[in-house]
Amino acid sequence: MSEHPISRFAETRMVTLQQHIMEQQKYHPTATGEFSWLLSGVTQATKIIAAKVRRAGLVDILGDAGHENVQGEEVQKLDLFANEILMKCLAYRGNVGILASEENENPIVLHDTGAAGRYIVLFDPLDGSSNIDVNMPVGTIFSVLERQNTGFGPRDSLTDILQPGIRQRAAGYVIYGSSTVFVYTTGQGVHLFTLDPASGTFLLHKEGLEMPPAGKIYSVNEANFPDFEPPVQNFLKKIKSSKEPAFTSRYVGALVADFHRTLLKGGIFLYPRTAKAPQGKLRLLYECSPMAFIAEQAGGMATDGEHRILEKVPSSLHERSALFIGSRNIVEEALSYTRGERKD
Ligand code: P6P
Repeated sequence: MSEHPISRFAETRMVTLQQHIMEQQKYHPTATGEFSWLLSGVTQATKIIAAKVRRAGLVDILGDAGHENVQGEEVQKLDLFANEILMKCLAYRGNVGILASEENENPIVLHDTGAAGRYIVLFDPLDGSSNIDVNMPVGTIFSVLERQNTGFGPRDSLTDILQPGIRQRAAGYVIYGSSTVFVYTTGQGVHLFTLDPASGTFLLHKEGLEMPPAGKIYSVNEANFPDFEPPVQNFLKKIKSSKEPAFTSRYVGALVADFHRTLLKGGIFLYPRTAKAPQGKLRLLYECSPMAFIAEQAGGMATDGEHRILEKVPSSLHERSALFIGSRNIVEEALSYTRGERKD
Protein backbone atom coordinates (compact mmCIF):
# COMPACT_ATOMS: atom_id res chain seq x y z
CA MET A 1 0.00 0.00 0.00
CA SER A 2 1.48 3.35 -0.95
CA GLU A 3 2.58 5.53 1.91
CA HIS A 4 0.34 8.43 2.84
CA PRO A 5 1.81 11.53 1.15
CA ILE A 6 2.27 13.27 4.49
CA SER A 7 4.25 10.42 6.07
CA ARG A 8 7.50 11.62 4.48
CA PHE A 9 7.25 14.73 6.65
CA ALA A 10 6.66 12.72 9.83
CA GLU A 11 10.31 12.69 10.87
CA THR A 12 10.85 16.36 10.22
CA ARG A 13 7.54 17.58 11.63
CA MET A 14 7.84 21.37 11.72
CA VAL A 15 6.24 22.42 15.02
CA THR A 16 6.22 26.00 16.17
CA LEU A 17 6.36 26.89 19.84
CA GLN A 18 2.81 28.24 19.70
CA GLN A 19 1.52 24.96 18.24
CA HIS A 20 3.40 23.02 20.91
CA ILE A 21 2.03 25.15 23.74
CA MET A 22 -1.50 24.69 22.39
CA GLU A 23 -0.89 20.92 22.24
CA GLN A 24 0.28 21.00 25.86
CA GLN A 25 -3.10 22.50 26.72
CA LYS A 26 -4.67 19.02 26.75
CA TYR A 27 -2.70 18.27 29.90
CA HIS A 28 -4.20 21.27 31.65
CA PRO A 29 -7.95 20.95 31.11
CA THR A 30 -8.66 23.62 33.71
CA ALA A 31 -6.51 26.13 31.87
CA THR A 32 -8.42 27.09 28.77
CA GLY A 33 -6.45 28.75 25.95
CA GLU A 34 -5.47 31.48 28.39
CA PHE A 35 -2.37 29.57 29.52
CA SER A 36 -1.13 29.38 25.94
CA TRP A 37 -2.04 33.03 25.50
CA LEU A 38 0.13 33.91 28.53
CA LEU A 39 3.13 31.91 27.29
CA SER A 40 2.86 33.58 23.89
CA GLY A 41 3.48 36.84 25.72
CA VAL A 42 6.79 35.45 26.95
CA THR A 43 7.82 34.24 23.48
CA GLN A 44 6.88 37.58 21.94
CA ALA A 45 9.06 39.43 24.48
CA THR A 46 12.04 37.12 24.07
CA LYS A 47 12.04 37.53 20.30
CA ILE A 48 12.26 41.31 20.72
CA ILE A 49 14.99 40.95 23.36
CA ALA A 50 16.92 38.54 21.13
CA ALA A 51 16.90 41.07 18.28
CA LYS A 52 18.21 43.76 20.64
CA VAL A 53 20.89 41.50 22.15
CA ARG A 54 22.04 40.51 18.65
CA ARG A 55 22.56 44.20 17.80
CA ALA A 56 23.91 45.25 21.21
CA GLY A 57 27.35 45.93 19.77
CA LEU A 58 25.95 48.03 16.95
CA VAL A 59 24.00 50.63 18.83
CA ASP A 60 25.13 52.66 21.73
CA ILE A 61 23.16 50.59 24.17
CA LEU A 62 26.12 49.10 26.02
CA GLY A 63 27.58 50.59 29.09
CA ASP A 64 26.04 51.02 32.48
CA ALA A 65 22.68 52.69 32.75
CA GLY A 66 24.22 54.70 35.53
CA HIS A 67 22.10 53.42 38.38
CA GLU A 68 21.82 50.32 40.53
CA ASN A 69 18.96 47.78 40.68
CA VAL A 70 17.47 46.44 43.92
CA GLN A 71 20.35 43.97 44.07
CA GLY A 72 22.85 46.82 44.29
CA GLU A 73 24.29 45.82 40.90
CA GLU A 74 25.20 48.23 38.10
CA VAL A 75 22.34 47.89 35.60
CA GLN A 76 23.27 47.55 31.95
CA LYS A 77 20.82 49.29 29.64
CA LEU A 78 19.85 45.95 28.07
CA ASP A 79 18.64 44.82 31.50
CA LEU A 80 16.27 47.76 31.58
CA PHE A 81 15.15 47.17 28.01
CA ALA A 82 14.49 43.45 28.60
CA ASN A 83 12.57 44.24 31.78
CA GLU A 84 10.40 46.83 30.01
CA ILE A 85 9.62 44.53 27.09
CA LEU A 86 8.59 41.63 29.34
CA MET A 87 6.37 43.95 31.38
CA LYS A 88 4.73 45.34 28.21
CA CYS A 89 4.18 41.92 26.59
CA LEU A 90 2.75 40.34 29.73
CA ALA A 91 0.82 43.19 31.32
CA TYR A 92 -1.86 43.24 28.63
CA ARG A 93 -2.46 39.51 28.38
CA GLY A 94 -5.53 39.93 30.53
CA ASN A 95 -4.89 36.88 32.69
CA VAL A 96 -1.67 37.94 34.43
CA GLY A 97 -2.44 39.31 37.87
CA ILE A 98 1.07 39.88 39.20
CA LEU A 99 4.48 40.45 37.60
CA ALA A 100 7.69 40.15 39.62
CA SER A 101 11.18 40.87 38.28
CA GLU A 102 14.74 40.79 39.57
CA GLU A 103 14.89 44.43 38.47
CA ASN A 104 11.93 45.58 40.61
CA GLU A 105 12.00 45.69 44.40
CA ASN A 106 8.25 45.09 44.64
CA PRO A 107 5.84 43.01 42.56
CA ILE A 108 3.63 44.78 40.02
CA VAL A 109 -0.02 43.98 40.81
CA LEU A 110 -2.11 44.28 37.64
CA HIS A 111 -5.38 42.73 38.76
CA ASP A 112 -6.11 42.30 42.41
CA THR A 113 -9.59 40.91 42.21
CA GLY A 114 -11.28 37.96 40.63
CA ALA A 115 -10.07 35.40 38.15
CA ALA A 116 -8.84 38.08 35.75
CA GLY A 117 -5.46 37.97 37.39
CA ARG A 118 -5.17 34.20 37.54
CA TYR A 119 -1.43 33.92 36.83
CA ILE A 120 1.75 35.24 38.40
CA VAL A 121 4.83 35.58 36.19
CA LEU A 122 8.27 35.99 37.75
CA PHE A 123 11.38 36.60 35.71
CA ASP A 124 15.02 37.47 35.56
CA PRO A 125 14.88 39.59 32.40
CA LEU A 126 18.53 39.35 31.45
CA ASP A 127 20.47 36.82 33.50
CA GLY A 128 24.24 37.09 33.29
CA SER A 129 24.03 40.64 31.98
CA SER A 130 27.66 41.33 32.94
CA ASN A 131 28.51 39.04 30.00
CA ILE A 132 26.83 41.35 27.50
CA ASP A 133 29.76 43.61 26.74
CA VAL A 134 32.11 40.66 26.17
CA ASN A 135 29.65 38.95 23.79
CA MET A 136 29.12 35.95 26.04
CA PRO A 137 25.72 34.21 26.32
CA VAL A 138 22.98 35.83 28.41
CA GLY A 139 19.42 34.71 29.00
CA THR A 140 15.89 35.31 30.24
CA ILE A 141 14.44 33.03 32.95
CA PHE A 142 10.72 32.85 33.76
CA SER A 143 8.42 31.04 36.16
CA VAL A 144 4.60 30.87 36.12
CA LEU A 145 2.53 30.39 39.28
CA GLU A 146 -1.22 30.48 39.77
CA ARG A 147 -2.88 32.69 42.37
CA GLN A 148 -4.04 30.55 45.26
CA ASN A 149 -7.18 32.47 46.10
CA THR A 150 -9.05 33.99 43.19
CA GLY A 151 -11.70 35.43 45.45
CA PHE A 152 -12.61 39.09 45.17
CA GLY A 153 -11.11 41.96 47.10
CA PRO A 154 -7.56 43.18 47.59
CA ARG A 155 -5.15 40.46 48.60
CA ASP A 156 -1.56 40.48 49.80
CA SER A 157 0.17 39.82 46.48
CA LEU A 158 3.33 38.64 48.24
CA THR A 159 1.41 35.81 49.94
CA ASP A 160 0.32 34.71 46.50
CA ILE A 161 3.89 34.86 45.19
CA LEU A 162 5.72 33.07 48.02
CA GLN A 163 4.86 29.55 46.84
CA PRO A 164 7.26 26.57 46.65
CA GLY A 165 8.58 25.62 43.21
CA ILE A 166 6.45 22.47 43.09
CA ARG A 167 3.46 24.78 42.48
CA GLN A 168 4.90 26.21 39.24
CA ARG A 169 2.55 25.85 36.26
CA ALA A 170 5.37 26.46 33.80
CA ALA A 171 9.02 27.43 33.79
CA GLY A 172 11.57 28.12 31.14
CA TYR A 173 14.41 30.18 29.82
CA VAL A 174 15.74 31.63 26.60
CA ILE A 175 19.47 31.57 25.98
CA TYR A 176 20.76 34.28 23.63
CA GLY A 177 23.86 32.43 22.50
CA SER A 178 25.22 31.33 19.13
CA SER A 179 21.55 30.72 18.43
CA THR A 180 18.47 31.73 20.39
CA VAL A 181 17.01 28.70 22.13
CA PHE A 182 13.74 28.58 24.10
CA VAL A 183 13.46 25.80 26.70
CA TYR A 184 10.27 25.21 28.70
CA THR A 185 8.23 22.74 30.70
CA THR A 186 4.63 22.71 31.91
CA GLY A 187 5.23 19.50 33.85
CA GLN A 188 5.02 17.25 30.78
CA GLY A 189 8.71 16.98 29.97
CA VAL A 190 11.26 19.51 28.71
CA HIS A 191 11.11 20.85 25.17
CA LEU A 192 13.64 22.89 23.18
CA PHE A 193 13.01 25.32 20.31
CA THR A 194 15.43 27.28 18.15
CA LEU A 195 14.53 30.71 16.81
CA ASP A 196 14.58 30.84 13.01
CA PRO A 197 15.78 34.43 12.46
CA ALA A 198 14.43 34.44 8.89
CA SER A 199 10.83 33.81 9.95
CA GLY A 200 11.01 34.95 13.59
CA THR A 201 9.56 31.59 14.60
CA PHE A 202 10.68 29.29 17.41
CA LEU A 203 10.79 25.79 15.87
CA LEU A 204 10.81 22.55 17.89
CA HIS A 205 14.11 20.76 17.79
CA LYS A 206 13.92 18.49 20.85
CA GLU A 207 10.82 17.15 22.59
CA GLY A 208 11.00 15.34 25.94
CA LEU A 209 14.69 16.06 26.45
CA GLU A 210 16.41 13.91 29.13
CA MET A 211 19.48 15.06 31.04
CA PRO A 212 22.32 12.47 30.93
CA PRO A 213 22.19 10.58 34.29
CA ALA A 214 25.92 11.09 34.87
CA GLY A 215 28.33 13.48 33.19
CA LYS A 216 31.94 14.62 33.31
CA ILE A 217 31.59 18.39 33.62
CA TYR A 218 31.50 20.35 36.86
CA SER A 219 30.70 24.04 36.80
CA VAL A 220 31.58 26.31 39.72
CA ASN A 221 33.34 29.62 40.29
CA GLU A 222 36.68 28.21 41.45
CA ALA A 223 37.71 31.60 42.88
CA ASN A 224 35.23 30.97 45.71
CA PHE A 225 36.77 27.60 46.65
CA PRO A 226 38.57 28.90 49.79
CA ASP A 227 35.20 30.30 50.91
CA PHE A 228 33.22 27.09 50.49
CA GLU A 229 32.27 25.04 53.55
CA PRO A 230 34.54 21.99 54.08
CA PRO A 231 31.99 19.39 52.85
CA VAL A 232 31.70 21.28 49.54
CA GLN A 233 35.49 21.54 49.30
CA ASN A 234 35.76 17.77 49.95
CA PHE A 235 33.18 17.03 47.25
CA LEU A 236 35.06 19.17 44.74
CA LYS A 237 38.39 17.54 45.67
CA LYS A 238 36.77 14.14 45.06
CA ILE A 239 35.47 15.27 41.66
CA LYS A 240 38.82 16.74 40.65
CA SER A 241 40.73 13.59 41.60
CA SER A 242 38.28 11.30 39.81
CA LYS A 243 39.89 9.24 37.04
CA GLU A 244 36.92 7.19 35.91
CA PRO A 245 35.37 9.39 34.78
CA ALA A 246 37.92 12.18 34.54
CA PHE A 247 36.05 15.48 34.97
CA THR A 248 36.55 18.75 33.16
CA SER A 249 35.53 22.22 34.32
CA ARG A 250 33.40 24.72 32.43
CA TYR A 251 32.12 28.05 33.81
CA VAL A 252 30.51 30.83 31.75
CA GLY A 253 29.31 32.97 34.66
CA ALA A 254 25.72 33.10 33.41
CA LEU A 255 23.32 30.63 35.04
CA VAL A 256 21.31 30.16 31.83
CA ALA A 257 24.44 29.18 29.86
CA ASP A 258 25.95 26.96 32.56
CA PHE A 259 22.62 25.25 33.20
CA HIS A 260 21.83 24.80 29.48
CA ARG A 261 25.15 22.98 28.96
CA THR A 262 24.45 20.83 32.05
CA LEU A 263 20.95 20.00 30.77
CA LEU A 264 22.32 18.85 27.40
CA LYS A 265 25.62 17.22 28.43
CA GLY A 266 25.06 16.24 32.07
CA GLY A 267 27.33 16.98 35.02
CA ILE A 268 26.74 19.46 37.84
CA PHE A 269 26.48 23.23 38.27
CA LEU A 270 26.91 24.48 41.81
CA TYR A 271 26.74 27.87 43.47
CA PRO A 272 27.21 27.04 47.17
CA ARG A 273 26.99 29.44 50.10
CA THR A 274 30.05 31.65 50.59
CA ALA A 275 31.05 34.25 53.19
CA LYS A 276 30.06 36.94 50.67
CA ALA A 277 26.76 35.17 49.92
CA PRO A 278 25.83 33.34 53.16
CA GLN A 279 22.42 32.34 51.70
CA GLY A 280 23.89 31.60 48.28
CA LYS A 281 23.89 34.15 45.42
CA LEU A 282 21.13 32.89 43.11
CA ARG A 283 17.48 33.90 43.55
CA LEU A 284 15.14 31.15 44.67
CA LEU A 285 11.91 32.27 43.00
CA TYR A 286 13.08 33.29 39.54
CA GLU A 287 16.41 31.50 39.04
CA CYS A 288 16.69 28.33 41.18
CA SER A 289 13.04 27.19 41.11
CA PRO A 290 12.47 27.43 37.35
CA MET A 291 15.79 25.69 36.64
CA ALA A 292 14.97 23.03 39.26
CA PHE A 293 11.55 22.39 37.63
CA ILE A 294 13.28 21.90 34.26
CA ALA A 295 16.09 19.76 35.74
CA GLU A 296 13.64 17.39 37.49
CA GLN A 297 11.39 17.18 34.42
CA ALA A 298 14.49 16.09 32.46
CA GLY A 299 15.35 13.43 35.06
CA GLY A 300 17.94 15.52 36.92
CA MET A 301 18.02 16.89 40.46
CA ALA A 302 18.26 20.26 42.22
CA THR A 303 19.04 20.94 45.89
CA ASP A 304 20.44 23.68 48.10
CA GLY A 305 22.76 21.15 49.76
CA GLU A 306 20.10 20.10 52.27
CA HIS A 307 16.62 20.54 50.77
CA ARG A 308 15.01 19.85 47.41
CA ILE A 309 14.80 23.27 45.72
CA LEU A 310 11.19 22.71 44.61
CA GLU A 311 10.04 22.20 48.19
CA LYS A 312 11.57 25.37 49.61
CA VAL A 313 8.93 27.90 50.67
CA PRO A 314 10.29 31.40 50.02
CA SER A 315 9.99 34.03 52.74
CA SER A 316 10.74 37.01 50.50
CA LEU A 317 10.59 37.90 46.79
CA HIS A 318 14.35 38.26 46.24
CA GLU A 319 15.39 35.46 48.59
CA ARG A 320 18.66 33.79 47.66
CA SER A 321 19.56 30.10 47.80
CA ALA A 322 22.54 27.83 47.34
CA LEU A 323 22.15 25.63 44.26
CA PHE A 324 23.50 22.20 43.28
CA ILE A 325 21.80 21.16 40.02
CA GLY A 326 22.43 18.59 37.31
CA SER A 327 22.69 14.84 36.72
CA ARG A 328 21.05 12.87 39.50
CA ASN A 329 24.10 10.66 40.24
CA ILE A 330 26.44 13.60 40.73
CA VAL A 331 24.03 15.79 42.68
CA GLU A 332 23.33 12.85 45.00
CA GLU A 333 27.09 12.45 45.48
CA ALA A 334 27.37 16.15 46.36
CA LEU A 335 24.48 15.73 48.83
CA SER A 336 26.29 12.82 50.52
CA TYR A 337 29.00 15.35 51.43
CA THR A 338 26.83 18.33 52.31
CA ARG A 339 24.60 16.12 54.50
CA GLY A 340 27.68 14.82 56.34
CA GLU A 341 27.24 11.20 55.15
CA ARG A 342 30.70 11.27 53.50
CA LYS A 343 33.83 13.07 54.56
CA ASP A 344 36.59 11.58 52.36
P1 P6P B 1 29.76 34.84 39.95
C1 P6P B 1 24.99 36.38 36.94
O1 P6P B 1 25.36 37.59 37.57
C2 P6P B 1 24.53 35.42 38.04
O2 P6P B 1 23.44 35.95 38.71
C3 P6P B 1 24.20 34.06 37.43
O3 P6P B 1 23.67 34.15 36.14
C4 P6P B 1 25.53 33.35 37.45
O4 P6P B 1 25.41 31.93 37.54
C5 P6P B 1 26.19 33.92 38.72
O5 P6P B 1 25.60 35.19 38.95
C6 P6P B 1 27.67 34.09 38.54
O6 P6P B 1 28.18 34.60 39.77
O7 P6P B 1 29.90 35.22 41.41
O8 P6P B 1 30.44 33.52 39.65
O9 P6P B 1 30.13 35.92 38.98
